[in-house]
Amino acid sequence: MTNHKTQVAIIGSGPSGLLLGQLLTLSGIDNIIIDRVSKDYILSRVRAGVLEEGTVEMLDKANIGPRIHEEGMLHGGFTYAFSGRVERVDMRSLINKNVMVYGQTEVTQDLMEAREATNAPTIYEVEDACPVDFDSDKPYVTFKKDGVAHRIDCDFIAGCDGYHGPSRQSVPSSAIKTYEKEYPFGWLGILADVPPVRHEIIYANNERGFGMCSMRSTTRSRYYIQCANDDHVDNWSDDQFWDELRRRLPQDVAEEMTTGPSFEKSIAPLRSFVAEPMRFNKLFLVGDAAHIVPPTGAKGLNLAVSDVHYLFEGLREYYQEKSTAGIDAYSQKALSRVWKAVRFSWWFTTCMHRFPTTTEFDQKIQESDLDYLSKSVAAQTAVAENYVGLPF
Ligand code: FAS
Ligand code: PHB
Repeated sequence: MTNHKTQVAIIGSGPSGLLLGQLLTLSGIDNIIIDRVSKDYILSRVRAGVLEEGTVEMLDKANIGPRIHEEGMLHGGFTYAFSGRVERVDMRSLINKNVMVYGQTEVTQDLMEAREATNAPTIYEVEDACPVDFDSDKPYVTFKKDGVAHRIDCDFIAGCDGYHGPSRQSVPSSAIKTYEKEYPFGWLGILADVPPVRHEIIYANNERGFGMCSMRSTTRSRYYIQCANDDHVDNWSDDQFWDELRRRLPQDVAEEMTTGPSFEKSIAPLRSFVAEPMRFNKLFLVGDAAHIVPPTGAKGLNLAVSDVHYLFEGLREYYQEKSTAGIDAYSQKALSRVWKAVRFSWWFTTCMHRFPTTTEFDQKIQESDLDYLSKSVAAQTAVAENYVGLPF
């Protein structure tokens, strides 16, 4: 057995684990990050694209470097299409706030490089990671690496290991309550090195199903179409994808779209999921380990960041001010913001997608919802507040 000792053991080297580790390290709080896969595998996963202002502020605080401000694209609004109409929510004029389009892959790469610069320990490709005795005053994490058993003795464990990770699954079922909603469809997404059709994101409600136009840069586009839950990327050639996407978009947008070969194609299931509470004595659940939202509202990554904000501040207070107030309040503070984002993501998903059960009445309700949004400054302001992210 190889023994390690640290103050905070972090399971997971995704955005939440890396950001928490970076903030702890910058505050002189020792931490070790472990992950079951390699760095390259983590960087190969294509996920989020939109960062809230609060997320960008947290990344600045983590000193991840200037790239985000050099390559990130500030968006003052987004477009939504329905019933042959194209409308826009102008966040900048309504609430003087923006979002930044900068891919999760880039965020993760910046965080990995920042961590390497601090020489804080990260162990990749571990096996059988498990939080142990987190109900005691002497918690620890066990794992294997290259066949050798390891143990990390620590003060706290941060379960930043995503929806399928061991942290939430290590909590006795009697101590945790989960809430879940599965959506009867997924998103088929592609990445292609073609210029985005518009400079802002377009969400399209269409009787054939949802379609979406996003981007990663001025030369790299990210497009999505709603697909069946049991669909498979092999069912979609690039031409079939482009044809279907164009049929779901307003005609002028479809006609202006530049298509080309995709270099990434994947299907993400859509679900809403929340685990309560998010703290179990010395174990804290963070990010996707505690909650999942459908990507429609671009909240998943941003919620992971606000969780990290609450947990980091609590741990900093514990070590620097000998106060447990912050860690004691973590779960309640995080869940309050999580549920508001879960609601917004559910609302936006419900009014933009075609459900198998959608009737003509349901379609009229969706169109009425979006028509009201287009005509009400109050409704636009509410959507803008939620889209740019509610205060931490
Ligand atoms: P992550 O899942 O990113 O990271 C968890 C880490 O824990 C992983 O590196 C994993 O390898 C590791 N881990 C798991 N089990 C382990 C074990 N047993 N031992 C050690 N390590 C272990 N959000 C958006 O805002 N917009 C989007 O468009 C969007 N698209 C998405 C598409 C997909 C397919 C998925 C899965 C998610 C998407 N999300 C999107 C949400 C996503 O961005 C998450 O919110 C974000 O990755 C959360 O970050 P983490 O909490 O760090 O979890
Ligand atoms: C993306 O660019 O991947 C993206 C953008 C906005 C969303 C979801 C995904 O709501």
